This record gives sequence, structure tokens and C-alpha cells, in this order.
Amino acid sequence: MADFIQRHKKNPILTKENVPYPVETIHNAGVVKEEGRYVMLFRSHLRNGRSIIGIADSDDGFRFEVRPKPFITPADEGFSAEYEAFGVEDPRISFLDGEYLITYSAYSRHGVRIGLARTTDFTTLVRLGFISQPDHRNVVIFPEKFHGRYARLDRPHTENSPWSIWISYSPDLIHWGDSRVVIRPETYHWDEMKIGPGATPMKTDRGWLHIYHGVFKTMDGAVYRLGVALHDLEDPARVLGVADDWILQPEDPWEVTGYVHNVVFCCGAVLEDNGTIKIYWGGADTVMCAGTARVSDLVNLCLNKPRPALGA
Ligand code: BMA
Repeated sequence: MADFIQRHKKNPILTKENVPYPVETIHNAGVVKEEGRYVMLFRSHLRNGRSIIGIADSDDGFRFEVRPKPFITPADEGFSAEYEAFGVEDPRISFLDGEYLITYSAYSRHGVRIGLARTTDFTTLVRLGFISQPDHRNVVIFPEKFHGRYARLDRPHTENSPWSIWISYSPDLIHWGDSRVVIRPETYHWDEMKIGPGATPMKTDRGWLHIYHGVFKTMDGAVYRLGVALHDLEDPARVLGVADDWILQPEDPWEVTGYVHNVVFCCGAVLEDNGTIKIYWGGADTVMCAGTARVSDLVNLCLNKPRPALGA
């Protein structure tokens, strides 16, 4: 079967040895391209098991240099400190209205909720606050507004509807509502246990391309894979197709074995002008990997070989 994603020949593109301060991992990175340069925000575990977010730059999207200091560490005072005490994880970046919006999972004794921050230059950071209650993770903000409103995909969790992907809207990035579920895990399918938004959706002429992760529980633990869905350009709550097949699964040794075995987890992808995307994923919650894919292959997979978005 065709591989939808061509792994970069120099994977893993980053390991903890590339980080100039003490960390145990480098994984789950959001990436944007700004004026021909790529900026990556990545998660690292510290030795106390909690996470911080670092920053790296690249000219070609594959060879990244990590900056000397982390970009987001848990706030040490004020309101945010209470909700970030156990760490900040899994950043996603969207470019909208001349600024970069960064969402991240904030952990504390109160559970996991989503922090929102913005920057214009990736040097200074302004926290805008928290945009969900627990238990929410994996928020990606669309890089465009719809009828004047911001839109986001996220992943609340409840016992009787576990880990599905929802959409919400906001007039001001702070107050979110008009929420509805858009994609559910599919029973006895590679994503049956849980799913969550991955990369910030990318605009193609056929729809918003959305790379998500799905989890399947086995006797040997959970396996994290990547899948793809297409959302209507005008109405992103309308899912045009969710591909039946996964597009990436743990195969390389550094995806199969590491801090958490059998994980490929995506928080970022970059749409290029030549009809391809660069896609970034954490391998086994330990290293950063990259690959490329053709937009048309992924779009066709969503449209020609879909599985039900909301299940039975
Ligand atoms: C999820 C998150 C991700 C992680 C994945 C695999 O629940 O914690 O950050 O990559 O598990 O461990």
C-alpha cells in the first residue's frame, strides 16, 4: 500500500541532545512558517516528569536549531500559576490577524485545561488566559474567522462520550460556545479508543485538511496513530470525510520504543506552495520526527475512502 507520508531521511530530526538545557525528551511540536523561516514550539519533559515548551528555528523545515532558553514554562505567579503548576504541554500555533496564537495544555491539581497565549515575534509572549475547563486537551484554532467568529476544534472528555472531537466558536478568543461534536472514535477501528485534533487545520481548495490522532488499545498497551479529515471551507462543522485508513503509525525504532512506546503524535504541519505539506510528529514521546505528504493524496483519501464521522 502507498505510504501517504514520506519520512524524512534524517529522522529523528531532533533529540534531547539538541536541547541546550537539561530535558529528557523533545516531542509534540507545533510549527509555523513565517517569512520563509520555520518556527517550532516543542514539549520537553523535565526530570520531575512535568513538561515545558521550548523553541527552535529552521531555514528548511528539517534542520532546526534550538534556542538557549525555553519559550513557555509554568507561570510562577498570578492567576495562571494555579493552573499550570504541573506543566505545559503540546503547543499548537495558528497565524491570524497578524499574530500567532498558541494553545497549550495546562496541567494542575485542578485537571487539564487549555491555555491561550499570543506573540507577534516569537520573542515575547502574552498570556490571554484559559479557554476551557477540565478536561480539555488538543485545541487547534482555525487560521481564519467564519462569519466574524473564531473557530476551534478541541477534545473534551466525558464518561459516556469518550474523547471525541468538537467544534466551538468565539467572538473574542476568550468566550467560546455554539459547541457541537464533529468526529467520534469509530468502533473496532484504529481510532476506536480516543481521537483528538492534531495539527492546525490547513486550507486547501477542497476543504480544511485536519490531521488528527487516534488511539487503539491492545494487550500490549495503546497505539497512537495519525489520521486525516476534511472540513467544509465555509462551515467547518461540516465534515466532508474522515479517512478510513490511518496515514502514519509507529514503525521506526524511535517511534516504537521510548518514553511512551508506540506513539506518533502530531501538533503541527505546514502547507507549502507546491501542493505538499511538511508534517511533524513526536516519536514515542521522546524525539521529533518530520515527513512530507501530497495534499491531493490526503484529500482524496478523505473523500474516496471515508469512514462515518459520527459513527452509528
Ligand atoms: C496523550 C498526551 C500526548 C502524548 C500521548 C502519548 O494523552 O499526553 O501528549 O503524546 O498521550 O503518550
